[in-house]
Amino acid sequence: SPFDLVGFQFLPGYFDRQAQSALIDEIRQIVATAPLFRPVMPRTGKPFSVKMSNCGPLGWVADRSGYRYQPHHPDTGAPWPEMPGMLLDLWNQLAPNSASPEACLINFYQSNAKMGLHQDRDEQDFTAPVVSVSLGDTALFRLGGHERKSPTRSLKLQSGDVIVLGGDARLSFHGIDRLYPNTSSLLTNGGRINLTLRRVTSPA
Ligand code: MD3
Ligand code: FE
Repeated sequence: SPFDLVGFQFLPGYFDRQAQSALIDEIRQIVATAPLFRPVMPRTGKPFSVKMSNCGPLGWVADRSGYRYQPHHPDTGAPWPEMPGMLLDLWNQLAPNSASPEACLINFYQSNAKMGLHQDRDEQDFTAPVVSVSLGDTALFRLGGHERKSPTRSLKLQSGDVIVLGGDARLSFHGIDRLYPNTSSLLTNGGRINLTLRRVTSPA
């Protein structure tokens, strides 16, 4: 099954309530400087249901011209805010042999948001893992294999859970099928935040 892929780690309850709340405080400060934007699909311009921001030297963006990483916010033109120390610590714990993370993508899901099955292929370095943190409402996550048609399995991600996608799992298809509204009181207005830490460029 996809969960047996070498390099897939599920760490339920990695962050306790106090750490989750500290992370939310950091995210609030980041989005005050780098406001959430709504990406659109290249060519079609179809809007994502998820809103996004980033911190760290690079940020992932999507517009009519494509998907890419860039050092500036697509609307304000300002550099992305610094990556919080808590996230650098997380990376050092879970990806100790990889060069420092360059991008932390902040995905914000309202109750009806989802993310279709996709691969993360916009990075140059696929040897580093992706580290993901779930905060707020529970989500139904789907993990497949290396081909879109590969069998998939589903897993509920709760607030404080961390997953690590390295090795063979790094290029797996994955997505978020749905949220379970009102399953967490972490976010005052509900919804879910997912943080994904990534190495983008190949270390020299
Ligand atoms: C499996 N985010 O930002 S996180 C994404 O919950 C993304 O917002 C989802 O997919 C979210 O690209 C899923 C879990 C995750 C992240 C990266 C992966 C799973 C992954 C990369 C490879 C395989
Ligand atoms: Fe992804």
